[in-house]
Amino acid sequence: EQIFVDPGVTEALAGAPWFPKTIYDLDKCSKRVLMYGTDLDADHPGFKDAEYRKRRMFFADLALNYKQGRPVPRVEYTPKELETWSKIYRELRALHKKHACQEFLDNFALLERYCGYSEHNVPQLDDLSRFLKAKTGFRVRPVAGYLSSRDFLAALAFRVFNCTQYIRHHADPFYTPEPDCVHELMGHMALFADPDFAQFSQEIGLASLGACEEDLAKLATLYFFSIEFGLCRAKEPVKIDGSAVNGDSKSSDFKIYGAGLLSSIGELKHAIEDKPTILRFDPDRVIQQECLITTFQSAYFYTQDFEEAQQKLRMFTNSMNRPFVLRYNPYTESVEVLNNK
Ligand code: NLE
Ligand code: FE2
Repeated sequence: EQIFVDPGVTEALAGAPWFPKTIYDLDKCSKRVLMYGTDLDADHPGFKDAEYRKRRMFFADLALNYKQGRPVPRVEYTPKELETWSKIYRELRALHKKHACQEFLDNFALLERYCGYSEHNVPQLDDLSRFLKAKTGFRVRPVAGYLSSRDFLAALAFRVFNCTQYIRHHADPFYTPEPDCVHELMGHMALFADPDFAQFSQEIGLASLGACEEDLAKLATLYFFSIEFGLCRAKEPVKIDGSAVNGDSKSSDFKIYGAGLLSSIGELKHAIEDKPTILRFDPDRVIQQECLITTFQSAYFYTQDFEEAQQKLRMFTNSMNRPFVLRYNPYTESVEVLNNK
């Protein structure tokens, strides 16, 4: 708890929703999961498979017993799980090479080198956590399934990413409505090794702490259509004199940086081949779009480059009104609340 508290701060906080103040508070909010069969639709290949459900309970226990600061338990994946992983890995890697943005590809190569990424091995979250901590200060902690947007975004304020550790059901390797380790490892991890992306992710997290419901919903939608489903323009190859090679022929190509697309063979191909609706990432428009959880998105949004997405999200977070200011203190791994009157 806050030791020296300005009375103005107490007053400002009184009207705001509870939020974690130190990294150890994540042990509370990272455990409120929405589960299939109770909170979520039961129409899911794994839902009726007793063996799969039992395995999921094992992973849920690991996550629910986890305490911030401890190593993430290492998991031995079964031959069947490894088979699912290998099949997806091979195909996604080929698709990534053609369609993922450069920042993603550069960092993915590091994961293959240092974090045990290969078609024959499911990387361990603890190895990723150590690698990311050294590279950008990010850490991962295990989570049992979907969190609310508020609980999910809150962890980012502390440079912590909630990662599922179970793998999707083998019946549908191309698409899963839930996050699973394929989604986290193949979709998200590479960009957390990028210092700008790490900084920007933490800013979203800080903006979410104590935000009102309305602002939080908008922030979550912007997060969804950028970090999860964002596209950007392919960079055109540039000649030494600065002119573009190949003029306009490439200018309509999109590259992908959204993790929900980079982890799904089905939806990635859909976004590239089926000519879906692709609109400019204009925050006022994006916040009107519904986030679809169990089907492909009905629209995607693009920015010129990854940096533009960051700037636009920053413009939005700066415009949010909260009666207090938060500052992250990396020495104590906690947020300090300052009066904003
Ligand atoms: N639909 C994605 C996939 O199949 O990898 C997962 C999305 C999780 C938000
Ligand atoms: Fe995700």
